[in-house]
Amino acid sequence: MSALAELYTIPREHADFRDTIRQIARERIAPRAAEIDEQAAYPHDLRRLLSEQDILGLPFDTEHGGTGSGTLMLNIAVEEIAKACASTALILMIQELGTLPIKLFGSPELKDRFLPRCASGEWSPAFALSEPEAGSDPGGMMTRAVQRDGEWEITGTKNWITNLGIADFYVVFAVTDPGAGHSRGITAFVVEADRPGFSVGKLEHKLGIRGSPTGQPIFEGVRVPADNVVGEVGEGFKVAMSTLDRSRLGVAAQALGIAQGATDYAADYARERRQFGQPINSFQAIQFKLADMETQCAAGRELLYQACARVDRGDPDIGKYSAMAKLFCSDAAMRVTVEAVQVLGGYGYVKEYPVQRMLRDAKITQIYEGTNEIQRLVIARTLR
Ligand code: COS
Repeated sequence: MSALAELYTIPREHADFRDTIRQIARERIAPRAAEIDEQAAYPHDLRRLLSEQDILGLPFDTEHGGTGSGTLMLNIAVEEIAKACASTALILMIQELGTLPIKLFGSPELKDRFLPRCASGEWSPAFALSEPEAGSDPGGMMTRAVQRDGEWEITGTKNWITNLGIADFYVVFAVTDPGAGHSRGITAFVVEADRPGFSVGKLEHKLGIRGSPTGQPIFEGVRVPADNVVGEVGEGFKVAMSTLDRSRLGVAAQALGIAQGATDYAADYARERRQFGQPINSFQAIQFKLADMETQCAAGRELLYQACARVDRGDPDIGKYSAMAKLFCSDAAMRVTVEAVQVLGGYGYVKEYPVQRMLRDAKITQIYEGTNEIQRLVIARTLR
């Protein structure tokens, strides 16, 4: 086996599962994508479908009821779903993001309480780090948690939280030691959505990923037992950063899926569309666009799969590679979707065709789970 092949190998059973997911995405998810976007409606039916097909089990180990098939397989699935519908891909991504803190740092009791019910699809999580005044700089968060009668009482408002109102529980980051300094003295908690004092605040109207609700969860003196602390008290910032080091691969996979979906659509269109008496893909102006789009997808895939293989091998420098994969794939997704609209011309600009949705969905991948400016900062720090 060549050195490159050893970096990531897709076993036969994973390739088969990918083909199954590809077929499900094409036949069941793609036909719903325009309606989900238009109505900004969370696709409960597609969530059920992902759960029935064991796809929501992909982020979890077998001991917690998951498939145990690793990070590469998970992100291949995200990519396949995002080709058809980025909002639906986010359902799988958030199933990982919201549970990684528990998987990586949770007590055995927390793992047993939450992971199997997420692996089966019964429960959905949310990851509540950002705040109105703390986006790129979560170390400056205002949410506080204080100890009362052996419990923790959490007060604060989070912002830009995916799965708002859908999630059964939120992993919430709060300052527990205000004197510890910036990015320190923070603790992670699991907060179940039915706890008194929790409420669903403002929901956003967004440019893209409109089938996924995003907004402000509000915590007003919400009490949780000490058992709901994830990891060590005061170590929550590391819980958040280690989670993002892994979950950013999901954003890269979503971006890659959007880019490949747009490339495939534009290539099919260019084969059929005729101008000046011939298919437009006979013109070099269009051929070169399609060639560049396909190349950017292929390059992004190599970086993403290699980064996933590093996580699966347990390499130490995954933060750098996940940041590079997220940066490259999301920038590629923007470039590619803008070109896809151009290939379709006037048809690219109207709602009847999907490439305008892909362009709108692509934009968030340069922003969430750390803006691309933050990714560059994370990468640059490794070069000093
Ligand atoms: N893994 C584990 N620990 C990490 C870490 C990582 N990737 N990155 C930082 N830490 C640790 C540091 O080692 C340091 O630990 P000590 O207290 O033991 O010294 C602590 O966390 C604070 O680190 P640092 O001083 O680097 O914190 P900063 O506030 O400077 O963090 C960045 C800077 C940019 C890395 C951080 O704020 C960041 O990632 N921002 C983007 C947040 C984001 O992605 N938001 C999206 C919302 S979530 S969907």
